[in-house]
This record gives sequence, structure tokens and C-alpha cells, in this order.
Amino acid sequence: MSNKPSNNFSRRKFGKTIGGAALASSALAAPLSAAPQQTAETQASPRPDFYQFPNGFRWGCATAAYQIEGAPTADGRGPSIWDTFSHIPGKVYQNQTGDVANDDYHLYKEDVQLLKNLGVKIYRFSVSWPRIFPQGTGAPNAKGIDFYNRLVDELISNGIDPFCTLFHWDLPQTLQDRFGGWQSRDTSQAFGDYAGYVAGKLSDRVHHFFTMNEFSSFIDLGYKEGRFAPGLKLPPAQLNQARHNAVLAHGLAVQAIRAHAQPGAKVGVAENFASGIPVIEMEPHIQASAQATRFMNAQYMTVIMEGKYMDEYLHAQGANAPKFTPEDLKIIGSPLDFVGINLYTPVYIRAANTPLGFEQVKKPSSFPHMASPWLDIGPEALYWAPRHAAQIWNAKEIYITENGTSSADVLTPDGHVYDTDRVMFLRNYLTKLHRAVVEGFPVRGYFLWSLMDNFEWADGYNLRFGLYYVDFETQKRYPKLSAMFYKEVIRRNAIV
Ligand code: GBH
Repeated sequence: MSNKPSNNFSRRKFGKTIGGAALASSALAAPLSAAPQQTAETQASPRPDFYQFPNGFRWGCATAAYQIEGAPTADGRGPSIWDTFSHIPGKVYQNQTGDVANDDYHLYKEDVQLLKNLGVKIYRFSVSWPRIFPQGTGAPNAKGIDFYNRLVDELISNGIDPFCTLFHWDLPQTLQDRFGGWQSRDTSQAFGDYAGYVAGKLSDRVHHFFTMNEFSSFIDLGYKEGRFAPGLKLPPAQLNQARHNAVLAHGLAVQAIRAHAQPGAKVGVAENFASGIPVIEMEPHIQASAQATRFMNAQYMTVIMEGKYMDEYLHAQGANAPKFTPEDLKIIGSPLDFVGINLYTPVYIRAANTPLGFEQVKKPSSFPHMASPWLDIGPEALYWAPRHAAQIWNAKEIYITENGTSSADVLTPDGHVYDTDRVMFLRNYLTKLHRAVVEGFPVRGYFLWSLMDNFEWADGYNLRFGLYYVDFETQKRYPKLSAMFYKEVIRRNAIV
């Protein structure tokens, strides 16, 4: 390698420019041509460290409405709690907001070309509830659904299968004002109605719907710690009730989607459930990690998958436990077609002589993390999470709905981003995903978070998670080294 990387990845080699971004297959030609020629023999038995994925494994990218769309008042959209929250001084890094973000509302065609250039066949986007129901309930806004009709059509005509998330945290502000948001079952009911409406409109072309994204993020950070919208710090009993209303909303949405969608539409959830990793891979710790995974997720994933709150959870909460009816549990436990797992960090578990037989093992301060301080590096979580979902909850179809990392990306004067740390992160996590797949756990696809840098919630634009670098002044997108890495992974259906 030359010590002048720009010579090896010259602008010329990046090929034609798409949507202000350049990404060509020839970008990888130089390093690859240095590799020895493949013989018939090496093709028949590829290098074991190429980690071939099975035919039909689906590679994709994920985004979320408030993080990329901008255009908060366009075509009749109502305000969401994130519009309100991000405009309160001190809530977001440097008081940044999603007012413009990636302007994807206007640039979506270019962004679909970014996807196409990577070669992804699936894309996970979210619908902004206040675009569809500006008042949360009541009359739908036709122009709101039109945007998603255009997006879905654009994806399909580019050979990309759309996966739709119905709630990625941008609750209509009116529901917060009228009902206290997830503090009320009225919001759960409204979510069911909205989900059924969207599924009715999109399911002729969209075959996979996720109800909600990450209960623990929008409830625990929004209603307990106050660091996310709506910025509340509820006492335990009210907090548990909000948690209950959120899983109830999920269940109502599952039912409404089944009632209103075309036959064949599938429904699931996208949850970053805490996934226990046995400290050492041996039977007692493995069992403890499974039990820990159930208990750590008692309020969300476990009740959704088991249709029942764990006795240990209710007991531990005592007088603060949520109030619910048997009918609620039936709704919450509505059978799902697939499970979506958002996966970032590991939680280590060991067998212990405690009532539930496990103990969480604290990480030392030296534990390595990525640019986001919370993003501890634990590739093996991408093996254990699907294994637990399959073994504990009998998940028959699994998608990794998010995985990826922030990086202190720097754009070079000639337009490159050498995010070798992101490539290292992905390569290592993917090897563990590969293990899950070859052992037969039913992971059908993987959505990388994220297609492009975007509004990273309370971290604003300070932390970048994209495969494409975004210059938020010019809205130009630049493929990072990781984009070329991922493109090659997809091309070969193998880790490279
Ligand atoms: C996902 O959350 C989100 O679904 C997605 O929108 C987001 O952009 C992406 O990850 C990257 O963060 O700042 O210490 O309070 C992942 C789970 C939960 C991790 C909230 C960060 C905040 C930690 N996230 N958590 S802190």
C-alpha cells in the first residue's frame, strides 16, 4: 500500500456520481487484483475466513423518519414530540434539531440510488405518524401517505423490498398533550388505528411491517430518564404503566395490521432486547444467559413473546407493577411472523446462586467501545441474540433490524472517509452473525444502521453512523470505506 491512500482510491476510480455521491465497483478493483487468481479448486472450497452466507440471505440498510426526513411542516405534517423536544435548549447536542436533517423528504430518490449502489435488496424505513395523522387521531392526511407511496414505489422500481417500521419515536405532539402520550391507553388505541390505516394503504407493496422500534429506548429514556422526548422522569408505578401501554399498543397494532393488510403481509417488532452472553461458553453459563435474557426483558420482549409477565418481574415490582387485564395479555402476546433484533452491545452473564440462577458480570472500565461511549464492542452478541430468540421464544424468522456503529469520521479534502474502525466493527460482528446462520438459527436478513449519517437523537449530528458521510451544509453524500466494504460483502454474499 502506498502511504498516500488518496492515490489508491482516486476520485476517477470511484466512477460515476450518483446523487452527489460516487461509488463504483471498480473502487475495490485495485486491492482485489493483488489477490492470487482463484482456481477451480479454491472456488469449490472457499477460504474459511470468507464466511459465505447461504443463498437468499438478505442484506439491507435501515433509517428512521425523524432522523433523516426533515420537512417537519411539509404537506400538512403535524408536530411530533421530537420536534418539541429538540427545540428545547439543552436537550440535544448544540441545540441541533431534525428540522432539515438529511432532507430525505425531498431527496428520497437520490437516497434510493445510494441503496441501489450498495446492492442492498431490503430497506427498513419508518413512517412518521404525524405525517399520516397530524392530530394523532381523526382524519388522515392524504399527502402524508402519498410520500410513503412515492418512496415505496421508488424502492420497488429499483429492486429493493421495503420493510416498514410504524413507530420510531416520533409520537404526534397532540397525543402527548391530550393523553400524556404512552401514559394513557388512549395512545395505545390511537396507535392501533394508525397502524391498521398505514398497513391498509401500503401492504399491496410492503410485505413486512414492524410495529415499534426499541421500547426500552423511547420509554426508559423518554419517560424515566428524561434524556429523550418527551423528557419525563416518571415514578416507578407510572413508568411501568407507560411500559404496559406501549406493549399493548404493539399488540393492538399487530391485530389491526392483520385486519387491514392484504393477505401475506407479515408483522413483527424491532427491539434491542438485552441479550445475555455467557461469560464462558459452557452449559451453566449458557443456561444462565437464557434465563437472564428473559428477565432483563420482562417488561417488553418477554411479555410480547410469552403473553405473560414473568412472576419474578411482577413480584419484584410489587405495588408498582402495571395494572392489566387477561385480555390485555392476549393482545400483547398476539403471535408474530418474525422478530427484529437491533443489536449493538453485549451484556455478560454468569451462572450464580441467586433466585433466577444468574448474575450480570460488570464490564471493567477498560472495556473497549466505539465513538459512542455506550457502544461497547461485543461481536458475539450478534450470535447469542438470535440464538436466544430462537431457543427461548421459538422465533421462526429473524431479521437483524439494526447493527452498526458511530465513528469519528473525517472527510478528506478529496472526498473520502477512511472509517477503518467501522469496517473492523462490522467484519467482527458479521462473523458472529455467520455463526448463528450456519448453526441453523433462522436469521433471514441484516439491516445495517445506517444508510447515511443522520440526526442521532440527543447526540444531534455529532455522532455519525452512516455508510455514507453526509455534509449537512450541502446535503452531499460521500461513500465511506465501509460502504465499499459492505458493497463487496453483498456482492459476494460473504464477509470480506
Ligand atoms: C438505535 O438505538 C436506534 O434505533 C437508532 O434510532 C439510533 O440512531 C441507533 O441505535 C444508534 O444509536 O446516550 O448514554 O443515554 C440503539 C440503542 C438506546 C443506544 C439509547 C443509545 C442512549 C445511550 N440506543 N442509548 S446514552
